[in-house]
Amino acid sequence: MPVWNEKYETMKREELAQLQLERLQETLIRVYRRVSYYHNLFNKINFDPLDVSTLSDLKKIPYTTKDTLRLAYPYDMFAVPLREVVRIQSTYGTTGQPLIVGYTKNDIGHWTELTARVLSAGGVTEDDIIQICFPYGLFTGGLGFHYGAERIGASVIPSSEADIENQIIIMKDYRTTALTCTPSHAAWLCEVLEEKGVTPAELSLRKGLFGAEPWSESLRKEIEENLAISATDNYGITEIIGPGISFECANKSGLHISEDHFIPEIINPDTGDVLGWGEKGELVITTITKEAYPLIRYRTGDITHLSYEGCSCGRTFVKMERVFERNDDMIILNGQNMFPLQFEQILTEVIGRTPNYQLIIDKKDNLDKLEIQIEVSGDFFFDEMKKLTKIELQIIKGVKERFDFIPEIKLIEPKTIKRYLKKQKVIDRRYH
Ligand code: DLL
Repeated sequence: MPVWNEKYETMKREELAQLQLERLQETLIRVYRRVSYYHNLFNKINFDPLDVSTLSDLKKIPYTTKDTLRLAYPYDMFAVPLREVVRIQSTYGTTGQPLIVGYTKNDIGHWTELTARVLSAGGVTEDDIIQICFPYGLFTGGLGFHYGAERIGASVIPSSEADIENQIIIMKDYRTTALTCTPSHAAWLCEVLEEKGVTPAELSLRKGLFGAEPWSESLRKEIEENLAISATDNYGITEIIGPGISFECANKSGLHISEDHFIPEIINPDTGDVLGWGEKGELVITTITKEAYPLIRYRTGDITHLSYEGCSCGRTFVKMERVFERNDDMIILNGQNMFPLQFEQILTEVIGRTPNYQLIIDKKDNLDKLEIQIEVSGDFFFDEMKKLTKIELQIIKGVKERFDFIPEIKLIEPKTIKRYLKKQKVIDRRYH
């Protein structure tokens, strides 16, 4: 597979480290001058960005968390005035408080370069017809890949959220060769294709680039077999840029992080200590080219480890292991990010108090399924069936309105569920 940008993607480590240092210095000066949160923070810890002379000076700065970004809603973390911002994206709108991210013209240029790298590593060339089935909108998947695919010169079909039947018609008739979407969407496509009796031989698909949520190796195999494609993983986060942070090459042995734009670190999520090479922990990212929304030592919540072993594809960028786990309680169901607290709010509204509950997540027919188990007092069970059914329906309605999917509800006897800590409200059986 071709390397999109040989100059940067195959740069020698010493040169890359020098480039990172220069870009880091610029970024730190920028945030000190332009973002009051960082200005106050640096003053508080007596950190002068002009004194930064090595990459390890970065370690002197405390981490930035999602909570910091939430408090800065809507624009307080922006490092440029709004007149320099040419695009605004945000987290998908399922969490109570979305995070708003801005891009300058240069940021969009970099983002385009980064998604072009992802696509290129997944085998997309100017000869491809690529169908983008990520939503185009506030979510970064659609527009992020759109620009990258156009930069490569592929023929882009922005089919976005068209219904699945139409996606298949388009795929068949327009002779789509490459597909990008969430792995859950790809799995759903497989199912509908099978129902309709459409075989991969009737399609022109050759490659699939999937990301935005964890997916197992076994699901990768199934998708590859059912669609007769090669499937690669790619990783991104809205706050950092969207898709384009890291990506698999044809070797599928970890995701290369575009280190000329991002400095990764791995930390112990409990103590905050920086871990050594190869150790598993929470990924922390510092952006070093972003103008509108630079982030310093941002805690991603994602658990992984880094490998500097090199890769036969020629890229010198560090590789991160695929992400299957998070450190916080965020869950991703069929591509939507959500938090247990959001379910708790719905349950409390319906039941009139906060019940003891548990979210059980599993895969059924390759789609994420959620069962909400709720303890209700003994009296409830003496009530008529009608009342219980009403409660179940109200909860389903609440979840449907908020997240647009239907959970299964199981009302159970008190003291059935162990008193878990908040973090363990979720039992995720998808990847084990
Ligand atoms: O999911 C951006 C994106 C769009 C990535 C399209 C790839 C393709 P958010 O909605 O902010 O952004 O979700 C970010 O999703 O912290 C991870 O927990 C998870 N995630 C993203 N990609 C992967 C992946 C987009 N390949 C959060 N594997 C991240 C596992 C992933 N988890």
